[in-house]
Amino acid sequence: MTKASQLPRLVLYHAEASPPSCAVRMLGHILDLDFHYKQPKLLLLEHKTPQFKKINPMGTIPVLQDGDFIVSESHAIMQYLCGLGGERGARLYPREERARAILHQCMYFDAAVMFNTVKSVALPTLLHGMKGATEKHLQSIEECYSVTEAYLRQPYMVGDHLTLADLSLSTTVAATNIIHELNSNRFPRTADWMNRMSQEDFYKKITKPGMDLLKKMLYKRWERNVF
Ligand SMILES: N[C@@H](CCC(=O)N[C@@H](CS)C(=O)NCC(=O)O)C(=O)O
Repeated sequence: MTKASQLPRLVLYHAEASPPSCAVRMLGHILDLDFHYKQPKLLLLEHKTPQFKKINPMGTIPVLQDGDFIVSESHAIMQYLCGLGGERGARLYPREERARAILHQCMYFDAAVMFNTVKSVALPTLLHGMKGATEKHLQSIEECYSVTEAYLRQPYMVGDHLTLADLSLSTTVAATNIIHELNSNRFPRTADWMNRMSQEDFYKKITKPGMDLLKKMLYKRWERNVF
């Protein structure tokens, strides 16, 4: 079996304050992958240049390059990496049909709905000076929190152990929380799960500083104090 640490050098295009990039990096930390990092400057729109679009026509990060193979979309990247990551990878991306179906349910919700809700506030704020979330954004966020609460199968998203679904959704919930705080009385299971996730070493090393930076960037534009 190929050991993850013996793999050829993997290049990850990412940004520190990007939630889906943090999810991939947390996985890399868990699987002991040795990423070579590249950080396109999003505020200078380096991810929209023809050169970058040759790597990812969508013009988004994260993007993974493994030799001559390139894949974008954090959820697809993470599934690919788990396939390279031996037994640990298989545990994080379970093969059992129903577990995998529930995991995909969470990942598609993250990719198609919840992260887009965050992005619909963060991107116009950072690029176009939007001054905060609208009432409609806040309603969408509350709906996303309700779905997360309903999906959560304690102790983790897919049951009794950590999977990719926890890595993706915890970074998105952390980012959402910057815009509109999670109410632990209304969403107690989500709050409890986030508390546990935030105590993990990979979360402290990657998602905590990443989301602190995102908060700083957004609050600066909204002229709010971070602490
Ligand atoms: N669903 C995608 C979302 C990727 C995404 O939108 N990334 C943001 C950074 S957090 C980005 O590249 N935004 C730039 C843009 O859309 O112009 C994923 O999970 O990879």
